[in-house]
Amino acid sequence: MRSETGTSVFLKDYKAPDYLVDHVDLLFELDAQKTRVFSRLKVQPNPAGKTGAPLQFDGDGLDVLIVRVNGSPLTAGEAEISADQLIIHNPPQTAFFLETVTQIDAAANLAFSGLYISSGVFCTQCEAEGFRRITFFPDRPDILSTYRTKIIALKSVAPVLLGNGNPVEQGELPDGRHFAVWDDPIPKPCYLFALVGGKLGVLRDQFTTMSGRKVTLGIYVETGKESRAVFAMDALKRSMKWDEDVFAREYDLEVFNIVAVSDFNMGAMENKGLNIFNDKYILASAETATDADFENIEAIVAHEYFHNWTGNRITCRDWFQLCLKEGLTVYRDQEFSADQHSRTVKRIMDARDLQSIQFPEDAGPLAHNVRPESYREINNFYTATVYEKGAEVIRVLKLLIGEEAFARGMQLYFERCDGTAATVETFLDCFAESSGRNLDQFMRWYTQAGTPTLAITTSHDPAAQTFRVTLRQTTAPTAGQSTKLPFVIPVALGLASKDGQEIKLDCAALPAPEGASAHETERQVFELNTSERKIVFRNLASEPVLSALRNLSAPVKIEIEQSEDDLLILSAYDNNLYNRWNAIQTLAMRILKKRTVEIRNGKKFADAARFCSALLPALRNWRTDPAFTAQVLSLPSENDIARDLAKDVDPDAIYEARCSLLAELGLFHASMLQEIYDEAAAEGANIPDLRGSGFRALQNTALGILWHGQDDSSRALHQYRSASNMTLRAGALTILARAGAAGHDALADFEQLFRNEPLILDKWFAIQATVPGRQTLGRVESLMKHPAFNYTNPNRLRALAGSFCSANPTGFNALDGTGYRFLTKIVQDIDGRNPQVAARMLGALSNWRRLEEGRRKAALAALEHLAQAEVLSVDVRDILLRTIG
Ligand code: B3K
Ligand code: ZN
Repeated sequence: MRSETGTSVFLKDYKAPDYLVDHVDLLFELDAQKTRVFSRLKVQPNPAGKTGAPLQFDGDGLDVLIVRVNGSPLTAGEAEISADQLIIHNPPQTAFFLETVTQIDAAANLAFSGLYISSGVFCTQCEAEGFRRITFFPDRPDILSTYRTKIIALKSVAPVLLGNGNPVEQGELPDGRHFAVWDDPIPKPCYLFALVGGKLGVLRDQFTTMSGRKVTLGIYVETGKESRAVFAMDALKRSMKWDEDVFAREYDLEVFNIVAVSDFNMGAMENKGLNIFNDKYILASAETATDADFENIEAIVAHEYFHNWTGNRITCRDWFQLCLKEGLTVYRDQEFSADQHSRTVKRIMDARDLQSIQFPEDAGPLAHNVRPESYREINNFYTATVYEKGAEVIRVLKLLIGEEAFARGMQLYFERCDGTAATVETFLDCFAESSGRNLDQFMRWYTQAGTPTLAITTSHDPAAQTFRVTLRQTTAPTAGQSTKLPFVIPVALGLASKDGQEIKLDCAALPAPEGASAHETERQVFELNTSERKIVFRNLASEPVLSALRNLSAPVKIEIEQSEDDLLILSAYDNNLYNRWNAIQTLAMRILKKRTVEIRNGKKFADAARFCSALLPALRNWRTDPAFTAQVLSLPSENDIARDLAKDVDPDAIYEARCSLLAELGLFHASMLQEIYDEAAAEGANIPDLRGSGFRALQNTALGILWHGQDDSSRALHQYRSASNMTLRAGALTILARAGAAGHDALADFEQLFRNEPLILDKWFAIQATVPGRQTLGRVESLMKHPAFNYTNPNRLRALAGSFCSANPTGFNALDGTGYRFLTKIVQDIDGRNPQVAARMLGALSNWRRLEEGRRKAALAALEHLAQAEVLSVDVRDILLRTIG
């Protein structure tokens, strides 16, 4: 663990490196406790750096055995060598070789950064700053080098030896050892370095690229689980093809390997030619994985593959530019998934995630720019803001300049920046050039934190037959940014008549803002780049209904006074399906918020019959798009309601309000939901792959609503018993776990069925951890003693403790503060071994300020108690300080 205060790094302090490393030659002698790393670097002074500067390479906890320059050892006066740094005072000023030998204890590495062992498999994770835990190196992304890696290991321990690039040599050695040599000819930053050594099964395939080159594909998994990699392999091949078709990007090596490991801090890692994955995002079969798991696997396989161009061939100059690779790659994987399935449903799901995870981040103490300007610990900036808002900002750009200029800009970027470590500015220059538009104001999306609020008011003038729409934007201050300048916001608008017909837009000669498209009216996208803009629509004898911010055309919060009648019209007829869904959500949210307040104040609330009827069109039409219907029927979550309330949040009242509305819906539509349930069950069973996922999603949603309405578990029990796939099994178990005694047998059955499969038991852990109510904490604590639970494994921890803290609002926010203390204790426990995971878990408390007073005090007390811990990692200390504020 590094020093706990941690100094801040600033974007404005960026300096070109003084020394470059052209080529890296590595030899690993793999051994659990004593892996030797022989490194030979071809170093040369950087003409753009400071001449004669001392050489300072990074290390982190290294056991240093040898350091030599051009074959000669260094004397004490020539260099300073410690576990964490190598300084050479007067290095040669022409190209030279720096050789080091370091020794590392992979078995003791429970931080899962650098070289570590997961279930007996040697593997690495170097992003962001893990390479320095392997050998001395200028550990920064703007040093690009070619790599050659030789790996030696006992064949009995590691029959499979994998590295970056292409395999060039392999052979036997005395004493039961063997070796493999991998050569990566494409210069890359060291964070993309990877190696794997272990006993693994493999699923192989092949892909022929657009220029006819054959690429050997391999997915390495725990032996015996090869068949569970079939879907991931298919997703990989579809991703490779899609990147060729849509972005003309071809793969560049002879092999592409993926390795699935069971101990992994996040989802996956895009190491060049050797992606390493959390096995949760590779292994899947209908019996073991839900449709949502399959969708995640597809998206993450695509995401990591797409990094080959956006991230690897074009990398980041420094870590402040993280969104350059992450936001753009999320945008690319979202588009891929939208092309594979329903674009509307994908947009709804992405918007839900953005609003439920990123908006709160932007509204809380951890708010930061899409491109931050300083950090104490870079690993704390792999956030929803950098990733998801980063992707939204790309969508904004595309809407502003149009699809064609966007596509040309992307090609320009690929051509111009290939082989470089780029910045957001160099990226945007390509689009300024392709569109002829000045993007200075657009840049504010990267340099100002916070979610803008878009307030819309309308007025109809029957005499003049005009409809005036006024758009206003404001952005609340965020930590360190007290004033905000206006953003350029593309606002997609549509109009409908009161009988639901789409109206062609007709504007009086529109004074479009400077730089905006001359075709705003035809495109139905209007730019707001000042604090206020008025748009007047003509020829409207009667008042139309406004459909605003279609498809969530910008990452903003919308405030619009719209009557219930208008929302009902939109919910039934809006031409834009996203907004149809959004109208229902808005109606539901209004009721849920009102009820929450009424419940808190001990008042009676009115029934929601009108809202229930509003769902009729969607229910009648469910066959057109069952996945969409499932989204329509999914009420805003408890966390969504808390976010919308923004202050005085009482999770118990929210929970009660939400249950009451679900129960009403269940009773109101009982027979229709039952019919849909039965038919969807019959259809879904016939289509096992993702094409049938809409039926299953709808079946599970209907099951939940019916259960709330009737409080009868027999349907769920039957579904559990007859389920032939995990989607329906887990859907039923989620209900049964909440149903008290009725669920015991099913829970025991699931445990028994999957007792040897910890990855699948994670669902069982998560389902139990998210049972609402304060009694759940005790259950979670006893499950932590379950033989399948393992404190050091991030997946187990997230499934049990993580789910409880972030997806069980009533349990976690128990009035007496036990949930908060549970979290801070766990954070402190884990921090000693895995600071990254500890810091991320602590994020569950970041919105403590919006809680009602009692809970707010309890949360603060828990945070302050943690702050008093004698030893905390930089990671946790950083989140803690910002959270307390
Ligand atoms: N680039 C990695 C994330 C690395 C996180 C380091 N703490 C995975 C991804 O975004 O594709
Ligand atoms: Zn990524």
